[in-house]
Amino acid sequence: MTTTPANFNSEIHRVDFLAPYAEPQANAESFFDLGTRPVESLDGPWHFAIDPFDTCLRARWFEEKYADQAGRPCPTDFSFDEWEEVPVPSCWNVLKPEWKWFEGSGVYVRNLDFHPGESGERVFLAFAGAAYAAYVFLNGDYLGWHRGGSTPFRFEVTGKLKARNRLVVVVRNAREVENVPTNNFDWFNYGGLHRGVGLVRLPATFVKAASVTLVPDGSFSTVAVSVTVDGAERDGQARVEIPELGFAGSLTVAGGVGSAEFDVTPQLWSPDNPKLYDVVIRYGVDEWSDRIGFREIRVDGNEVLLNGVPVFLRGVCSHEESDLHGRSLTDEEIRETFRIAKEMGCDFMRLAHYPHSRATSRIADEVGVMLWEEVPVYWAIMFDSPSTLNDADNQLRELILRDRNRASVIIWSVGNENADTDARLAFMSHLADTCHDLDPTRLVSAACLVNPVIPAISDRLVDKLDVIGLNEYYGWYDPDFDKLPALFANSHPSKPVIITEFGADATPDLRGDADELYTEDHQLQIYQRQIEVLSTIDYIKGATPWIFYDFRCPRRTHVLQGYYNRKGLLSPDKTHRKLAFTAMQNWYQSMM
Ligand code: GCB
Repeated sequence: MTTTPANFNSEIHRVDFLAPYAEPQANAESFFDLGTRPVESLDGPWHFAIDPFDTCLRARWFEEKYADQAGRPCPTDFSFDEWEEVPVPSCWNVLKPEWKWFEGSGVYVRNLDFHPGESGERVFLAFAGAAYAAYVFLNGDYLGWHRGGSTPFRFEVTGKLKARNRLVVVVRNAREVENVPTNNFDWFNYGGLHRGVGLVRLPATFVKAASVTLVPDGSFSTVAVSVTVDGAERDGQARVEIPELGFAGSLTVAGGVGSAEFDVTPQLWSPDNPKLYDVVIRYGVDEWSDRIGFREIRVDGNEVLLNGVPVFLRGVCSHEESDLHGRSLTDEEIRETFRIAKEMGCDFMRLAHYPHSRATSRIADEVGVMLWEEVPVYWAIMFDSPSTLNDADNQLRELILRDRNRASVIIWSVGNENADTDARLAFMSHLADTCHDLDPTRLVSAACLVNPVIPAISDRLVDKLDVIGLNEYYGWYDPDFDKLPALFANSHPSKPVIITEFGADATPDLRGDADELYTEDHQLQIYQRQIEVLSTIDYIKGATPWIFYDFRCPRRTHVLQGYYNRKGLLSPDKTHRKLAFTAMQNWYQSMM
């Protein structure tokens, strides 16, 4: 690439300005889960500027050319060290009123001091999530990019760090048609380094991935462990220990991978008894550990069995949002959401429509809430684009690799409300296969649409799913309630069904007649009628009404919506409980 001696006009002819950054890409191949490894946090204040015209990437600001070859000073369009500071993690949209609706590039800059550790150590930059794409530069060199706004990624920086370093990260949340989700979706497009950043030091050969799980054979006494190592020492023995159970075993690693089954009888994890064990895996000088619960989830006919016992999943859908922090929820906010959900009688939550933070499933493990985790294969994405499939499949893999040791996670969802076309069937079948291949111990589902011609469950994707998710809005988008019983009379599923959405908008505190749109009374009536029908259908094994709390939504301009989707059972700040909250609470408590 030719550059002018200085910065002047170096970028103006660059039309396809992202092309030079297509490689390398951080993805599921380069990802490793941290377990409980120590992380040197790089969170805190970073210099930041929004960059609406992507000029950092076009004009290569990260090279920081302040002079020409003769050393004469040249002007720049940036001043990294004088830029204001913003906290990382955060979403820029909630930091300043004038950034609220901003979509595009934001440039983050931070200095980083580094003291080398033990000889042979390997060093990685660990990003927990950047929405939507991140382009990462260290000391002027391009490390690579990551695509997908909700999953974690890593860059190895071994040998690249000096005593003092400059880290520049361009985060870009422009809505693009080939992305997952595409350019049209029903939630707020938060941008930024919205999850933490850290530095991780590991031995030359380390445990890159480990899966520790109860074998779902009904015996509750076999634990399967698989290990992948990264580094030169690819053959050896891994030690597995569960100290509280007095268990120690070993498995052979050959060519970097190894797996074994052990006779272990742990106490079973469940929402009533969210028991977790420390699990330690040693390989060479490396030690990986995590807190892991053991439980079995499977289906039998129309039943969902948790630890062999048929259950009804008493759930609710939730976005990841707080008025104050956007998508960068604090642990306290996550705990509060689970606390209120449990008060409503829930033991299950559908995390819509993208991977929520790593902390969410870890907290769910602790407090005992089962989870549905989803990738944003939402509405009409580009089902015939290989690049879109690659993005969706990679997000799914990163999510599974991140969360497959979480007992709380019982279902992987490959998408939401996608019309049943051939291209979509091939795309989502591929994703369902990815789930089953990577994780044979959990259920695979998707939130499907009702057949629009004759109300019935007739989505062809159902053959690929273990559990059928079904969204229906009778009483709201389709006011004809008679179709709800007709839908169930017309359907004869051979698998369990979860009603993954139903609901209605209600402006918090707005009261009126039961047939007056946007009132809490109207929402309540729809809930009552839904519950009356749903509770009589024997193949329905769970419900997750839409949605736990009102959330920001640029598509919702009605004066009673005010740019919020008002289908929450709670107000956006989660303090006000709408009337329908109690209807759900009564229903769920009647099953407990
Ligand atoms: C749906 C979508 C959800 C929307 C909801 C609504 O079917 O799955 O993302 O927010 O309807 O409120 O329209």
